[in-house]
Amino acid sequence: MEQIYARTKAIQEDKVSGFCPGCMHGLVVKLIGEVLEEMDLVDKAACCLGIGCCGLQMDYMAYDNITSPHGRACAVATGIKRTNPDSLVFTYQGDGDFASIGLAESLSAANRGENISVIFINNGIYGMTGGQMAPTTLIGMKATTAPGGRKAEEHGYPMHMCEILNQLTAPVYLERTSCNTPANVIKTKKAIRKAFQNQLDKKGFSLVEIVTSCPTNWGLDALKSLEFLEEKMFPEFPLGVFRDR
Ligand SMILES: Cc1ncc(C[n+]2csc(CCOP(=O)(O)OP(=O)(O)O)c2C)c(N)n1
Repeated sequence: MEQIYARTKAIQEDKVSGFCPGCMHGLVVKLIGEVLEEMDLVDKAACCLGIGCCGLQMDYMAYDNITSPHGRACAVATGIKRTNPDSLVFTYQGDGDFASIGLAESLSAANRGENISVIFINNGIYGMTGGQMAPTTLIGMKATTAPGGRKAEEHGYPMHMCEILNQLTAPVYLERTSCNTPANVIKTKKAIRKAFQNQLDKKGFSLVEIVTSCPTNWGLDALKSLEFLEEKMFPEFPLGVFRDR
């Protein structure tokens, strides 16, 4: 088909995002947009969105996207990448999506070494549906489905996806970052760029886990949420590179 125009802008700047104050989804989406623009990949990008607040970006992104059935973004991305190998295919998923309902699809795609990039937003809670417990909810952290706080004996322990995926042979790049400080925002942008570059280099499965805040469902204001990240989330989910091959 004749190409009518080539898109170079990743974000529709005249649109307003629907994210809550202090939510880091908007910041991460901006970073993805900047990386796509800088790598001249806007027109090649195909984003497989999870279900949840992560999907709110579809109102203002300008690159192609598809809303995957809940949890199945890695399976959808597998199909798109295998049939369109020249596209830059990435998923954008929350912890409920990637690590709970989609756990089988996520692990299987990683285990197959699919040549896709996963952007995994770990805010420790189901955001869109009002704060239910996620696999990444901390022990003692309150959720609408654990009003007394998560208890290990009843709900199990928080799941560490980078560490779990690091047990598999196939993944090439696993990094956990955050966006709580300017330095960490820059690190996150570099990690996203690396995950995309790995795909262009046909290396295989890359994942960037970004530990973020959800002030609305954590019941904290934006500043207190940053403190919660430092004091509670990072000790449980240490930032760093788990694998880089
Ligand atoms: C099959 C199915 N089950 C449940 C839901 C309800 N649902 C919508 S969003 C969501 C939680 C998403 O949480 P998360 O992946 O952590 O993303 P966040 O909203 O925090 O960004 C759930 C359970 C659904 N839409 N479809």
